[in-house]
Amino acid sequence: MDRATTIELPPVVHDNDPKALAAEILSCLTYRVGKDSSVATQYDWLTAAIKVVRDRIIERWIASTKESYEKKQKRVYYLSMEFLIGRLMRDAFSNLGLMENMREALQSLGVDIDMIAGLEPDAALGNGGLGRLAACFMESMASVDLAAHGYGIRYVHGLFRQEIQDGWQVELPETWLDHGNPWEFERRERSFEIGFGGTVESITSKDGRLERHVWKPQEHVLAVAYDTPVVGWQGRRVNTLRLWSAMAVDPILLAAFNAGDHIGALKEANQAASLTRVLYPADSHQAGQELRLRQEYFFSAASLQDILERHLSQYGELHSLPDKAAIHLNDTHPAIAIAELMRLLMDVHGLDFDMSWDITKRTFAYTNHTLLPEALESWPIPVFERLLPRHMQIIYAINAEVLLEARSYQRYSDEQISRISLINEGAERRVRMGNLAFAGSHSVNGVSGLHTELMKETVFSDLHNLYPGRINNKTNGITPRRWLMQCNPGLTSLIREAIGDRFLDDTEALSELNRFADDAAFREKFASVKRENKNRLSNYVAERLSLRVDPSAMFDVQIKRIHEYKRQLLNIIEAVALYDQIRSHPEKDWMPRVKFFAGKAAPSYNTAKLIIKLANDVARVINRDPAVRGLLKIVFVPNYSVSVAEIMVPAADLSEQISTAGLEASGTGNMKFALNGAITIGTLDGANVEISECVGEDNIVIFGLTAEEVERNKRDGYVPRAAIEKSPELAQALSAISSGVFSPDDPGRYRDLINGIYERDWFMVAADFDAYADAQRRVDDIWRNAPDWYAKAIRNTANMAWFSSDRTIREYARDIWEVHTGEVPPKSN
Ligand code: 26W
Repeated sequence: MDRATTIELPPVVHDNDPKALAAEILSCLTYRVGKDSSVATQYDWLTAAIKVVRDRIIERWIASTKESYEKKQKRVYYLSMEFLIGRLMRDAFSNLGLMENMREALQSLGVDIDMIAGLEPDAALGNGGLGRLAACFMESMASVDLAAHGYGIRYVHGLFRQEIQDGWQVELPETWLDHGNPWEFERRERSFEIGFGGTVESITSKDGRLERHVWKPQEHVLAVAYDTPVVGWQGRRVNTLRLWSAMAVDPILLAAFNAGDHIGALKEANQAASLTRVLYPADSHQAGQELRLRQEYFFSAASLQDILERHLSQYGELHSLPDKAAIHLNDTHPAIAIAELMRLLMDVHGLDFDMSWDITKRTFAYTNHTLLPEALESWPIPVFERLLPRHMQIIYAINAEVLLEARSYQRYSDEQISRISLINEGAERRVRMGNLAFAGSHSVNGVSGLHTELMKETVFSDLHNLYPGRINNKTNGITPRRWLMQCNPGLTSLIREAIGDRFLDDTEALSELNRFADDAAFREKFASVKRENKNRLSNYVAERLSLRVDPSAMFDVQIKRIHEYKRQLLNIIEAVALYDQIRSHPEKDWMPRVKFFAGKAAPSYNTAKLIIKLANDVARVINRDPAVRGLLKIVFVPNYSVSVAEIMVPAADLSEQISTAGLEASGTGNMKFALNGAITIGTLDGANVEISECVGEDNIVIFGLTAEEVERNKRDGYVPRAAIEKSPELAQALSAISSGVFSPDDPGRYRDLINGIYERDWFMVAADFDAYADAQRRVDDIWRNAPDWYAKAIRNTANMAWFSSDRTIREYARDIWEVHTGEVPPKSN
């Protein structure tokens, strides 16, 4: 099928001169925002500034789309429940090289670009690592010139806003759309009906043969597309992030309304809209509610209809789908797409099971992001069957196929077969989404070397045995545009001064910085950039928390979701032990530190919320004790978000990456810190292992049990009480916390939390405590020698290029998607 030919626009030449930009902003304010400059609010200026730059993006967007179509390029479809994008304005201005001119243009209109940039809502359509990775990948796919579409959900309320009241986390709704969203395009015409519930009819031919199944859903909801352009570095390519919003098929039941039932008339509309109203705030814990499964199916099904329609309109048939489309599953959240594609191929397009299964497997790939058993998704069969009856049948058919294949090898015990099965036959029968994703994909990848090996040995060992070669590693990455160039302009210009501009295009060039590690003058400059960033964070903390911190102290930072396995508790206990040591030995040469924490706890995760309270309780006592004034401070920064990370990461001297080994799949915060010249204190977990290899063992502080040792400990019956008894410092700190030293208002507040360490210590806090405390004193020793510290810090920045998400994406493109990416661009001027 051919497209209609484009009616060419008369060539629009955009003048990017500040004067011309200012005129355009003013005209936009008038004609598109509908405001006069005398009454325009800062939000109006923000909208106008964004729309002026958006115009420049649209042309490239259309050109990119057209090019992919004309060259019949294979497209990547990245399906993710979460996209933690953060603010977009700086990203777009800087990728298009318009930052300075826009600054000037706005200034001439009396508008401060930094002020309006701070007003842009931080789109928090994600929980943590997985969502932020999806956002970095979107930016990198555009930057390496790869034709890609992101597909997700347009949540009205992203991740909750966190307030700290009396030390406790309080969750408030987040309303990022309050002032509209100038980036998005609503595509009402791009809408699809999504069914739920109902029955399945079998259609037989005259001779009684089963011809096909027809699913007759009981309810329908409309999925409406909202598109956001994603600009790559230097505006090379613009891809689309398409987020689906739910709407009722019948916005109002007029008959009911006319009969006087005004509320009933809107029931369907309200119910439909509630589907995409909120993001589930639990990471690493399966929500288990029906609404979550509905969300998963809703966006997977809408995306698949969209993908198939695009493919059919260009190629007219579906056998070529795997050659022209790579569909990627960001964790199992969209794994239902596998059953949906099978349904569409068989029930709608009339292909047989074998052909459909072959196409499906060649089209899909799946990334696993966690091995925590409580995070592995599975759905009770009764819920699944009621909501998606046809998909249930298809999953049984896929399972039969997989189990038949497994049995044919005659090497598997019944137990192994039951672990391979897509159905968990426990007390409550459930569909295992991980096994479905594994079986229906040609590639299954982990997100760091260690995590990938553990996948092979643990959750997926039987499936790995059945399909060897399917599991592969793709170590995560971060986009250097946001996580160096935008968040750390001071360091960026220092690096440009030292080694030129090539690293902006080709991150690998950062390694040229190595030779400056021993250059005393450069080290001083590096230190003064860090100092500036620390001043910025200090001001932020002073303004929001009325807390003074000394920017010459070491900034020790742990920011991430609050979770027991990430061991914020280990860090807090060590702070208590250090506090005790400083008080008992005031004569010693203590290195001044400020310990920063930030992070949200899942609203239903009581232990994590208690850990936040503990951090605040300990902070209150330590911060007001004159005995440690100037030596130790604790700060909990509320409402952690991408924007807060952009302030905290460049200001960190020490990066805390201290998860129990074997439990953090990769981590990406670890990469952001090291790239910005922080030294890591960390366990051999996730990507810390590879960071250590890249920056060198001398430039990172590693401590604690290895994943293997943790396993062995657990197997051999680890006794935490014995470990505590061997460590007087730990015993003392635990007893202080447990007895209420930090919670005089409620002395028993932490008794159970601390008892948990004595009795179970699932996360090996006691086992690693001494090693951690020793490592912290080694950190102090390095800090004591400033030139040595900054030499190490510089070597971190210099050797982190490999962790660019451009590298990660090129590996996905080559090994998994088999799509073409652009070459490393030539040196820019
Ligand atoms: C079903 C509930 C749920 C929701 C989200 C379970 C699990 C998740 C995610 C998989 C949690 C997550 O964000 N995992 C993180 O993914 C990052 C990107 O690969 C890794 O760097 C982190 O180590 C991993 O914890």
